[in-house]
Amino acid sequence: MESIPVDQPVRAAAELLGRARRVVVFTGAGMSAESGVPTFRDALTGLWQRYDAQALATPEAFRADPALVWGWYEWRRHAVRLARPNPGHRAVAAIQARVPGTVLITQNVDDLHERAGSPDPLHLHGSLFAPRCSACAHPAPMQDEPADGRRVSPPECARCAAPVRPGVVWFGEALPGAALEAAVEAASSCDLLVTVGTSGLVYPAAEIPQVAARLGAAVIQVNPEQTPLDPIAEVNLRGPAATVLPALVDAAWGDPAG
Ligand code: BJW
Ligand code: ZN
Repeated sequence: MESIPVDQPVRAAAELLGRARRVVVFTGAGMSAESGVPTFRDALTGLWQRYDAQALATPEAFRADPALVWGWYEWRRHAVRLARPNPGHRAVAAIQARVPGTVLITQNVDDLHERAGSPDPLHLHGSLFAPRCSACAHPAPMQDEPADGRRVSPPECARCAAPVRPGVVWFGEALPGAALEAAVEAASSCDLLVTVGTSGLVYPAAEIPQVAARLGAAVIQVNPEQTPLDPIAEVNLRGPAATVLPALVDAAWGDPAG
């Protein structure tokens, strides 16, 4: 097999990882970019190209045009079903296998971590796979998503007939309390936090690496671009997750898959 070149920052990060006892991995949309799932900052396409994701991901947008917003989420769920975990997802699962007790916190609403073998990630922003009633929160069954992007009227709740909504966290909404509490607790007690593919712009999730750093943990950042998290990162690995994370695992333990 071709060997992965190990540069200086990867070596430094691998040393931190190799001796860490309590690890948190914190992921954002860049983690799934190489699986073909667009990040939140990528321009929208098709029916939604003249919209801004930040404006669509709100309770106000859903109330104003439920079919436009529900159709967008159905179409995204279809795309995620077709997507496959990338080597970065598998490297995260490998870290969890190597360092028992590692807590995986994700902002992503896809299920690619689970499919790569990571048990029970903390989903801070919900899931594309957990629709619920917009009025009484009763869980709703998933329907077959349309393969083509189009408007789709949301189904009615079986209990109260209100429109079903995606089980994600929109702007202005509270994060799931138990997941957020567990994430803050893990960040507060870890000795290493690896942040991957997040712009660090969306709060309160963006606090998680900051909490860890404030309480003395080392932070490794994996992102091809600069972010507001750069200053708190002891090591910035400027590259794509699907390449950098396997190289990191390889440098720490001598095997990209763990
Ligand atoms: C790669 C890569 C590769 C590319 N490898 N990397 C001012 C200050 C502070 C807060 C606020 C404020 N004004 C408003 C707020 C609050 C607001 C907020 O933070 N807004 C900011 C925009 C300023 N937050 C909220 O509203 C939150 N709720 C809240 O505050 O509630 C208060 C409350 C309390 C009690 C009761 C009621 C209310 C909720 C936030 C919910 C966010 N939800 C979304 C949508 C989910 C559903 C969906 O997907 O449609 O979550 S928004 C979107 O952003 C999504 C993401 O999880 C989240 C974070 O994005 P992420 O993951 O960082 O992705 P990107 O796309 O931003 O960045 C990708 C990164 O990857 C980039 O850096 C690339 O370089 C990198 N990358 N390729 C590695 N191959
Ligand atoms: Zn209902």
